[in-house]
Amino acid sequence: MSEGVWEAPGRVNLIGEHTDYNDGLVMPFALSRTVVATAARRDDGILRLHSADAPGAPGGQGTPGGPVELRVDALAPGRGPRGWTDYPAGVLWALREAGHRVGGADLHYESTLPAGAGLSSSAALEVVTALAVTELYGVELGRREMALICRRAENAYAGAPTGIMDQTASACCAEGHALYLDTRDLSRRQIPFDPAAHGLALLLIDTGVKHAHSTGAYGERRAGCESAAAALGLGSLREIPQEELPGALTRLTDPVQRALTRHVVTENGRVERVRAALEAGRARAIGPLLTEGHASLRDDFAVSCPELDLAVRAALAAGALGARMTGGGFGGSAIALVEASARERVAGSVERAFAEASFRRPEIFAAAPAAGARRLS
Ligand code: GAF
Repeated sequence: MSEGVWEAPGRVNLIGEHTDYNDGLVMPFALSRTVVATAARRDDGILRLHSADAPGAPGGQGTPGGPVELRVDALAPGRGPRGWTDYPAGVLWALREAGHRVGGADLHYESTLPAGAGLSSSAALEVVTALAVTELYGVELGRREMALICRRAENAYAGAPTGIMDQTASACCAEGHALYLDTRDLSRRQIPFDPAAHGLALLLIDTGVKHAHSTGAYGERRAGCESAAAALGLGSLREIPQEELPGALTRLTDPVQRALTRHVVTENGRVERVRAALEAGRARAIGPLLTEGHASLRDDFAVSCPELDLAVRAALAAGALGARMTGGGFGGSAIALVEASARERVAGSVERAFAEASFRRPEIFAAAPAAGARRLS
């Protein structure tokens, strides 16, 4: 029996990559692809999780879609089955840890978000769970607090050392807008972003190469940034103002720390420039900033891969105004800002380039900023 239906979107990050665990700036927008949860309370203290998308369950850890039954009062990080159910189970655990009185529930998920595509299917799964369960149990939780609970689930329960961007995007984005988020104090602002209104399209290119954040490379980048900040005597790389970057770089002796620092500081600068351009109504002007961001992620942060680089190169060669990988990297998706009239041409060129390189055929579609998490019925 269902008591309601909720949905939470995946996100595309327009700009501001690998800055959210450095107290930095990000600017994601929500996708119209979502995870939908049909939910009801249970009075036997059991959390029953089921996904229609088995075996590619939302959260996408490749495990079957359940049903999995867990005792809510026995939830603890590291116990129970590992896999996609860690995300919703982690949310129940984190809510209860924070003192919120939530109990048993039946949750059935259906997803239109590809897992492992760098579009935050895990965050969508967490946020839809938090929204459904808190509403079912009458727990009042602001969206910022909800994002923090979901990040705790992801970090402490699912074991992925991610930042706060994806959960905040899924919980707080608004249709027709990108979300300017300062991860230092979690202040946020909706920035109008409607490519179609400017005669543009934002192509999303899913390379089909799966990434996984609980594996080493993401955590290594994070640790590298923290050690660079420590070497400079700072709490985080955010504390370096743009004009002080050259000085900071001369004080770092380790070349990896230098490269990570250069990316984070210049990326914060790009977020500000993209925000300023969008607020001034100059959507085309963000193209070169996207491309610059890709070069920085590829060369300094070293989180790209041949498929993402090819997607960007082929899109630009076919006339895209700008292109970059989006999300954590090591696979997943790229974005390309194109004239609406060039949409088919650019998509066709990217597909041909992938075929010539013997890469798997990418999935390409136009993404428009959609609404954040909400109740459907
Ligand atoms: C992943 C993480 F989940 C985010 O927190 C963020 O760090 C992103 O990679 C890189 O910008 O999506």
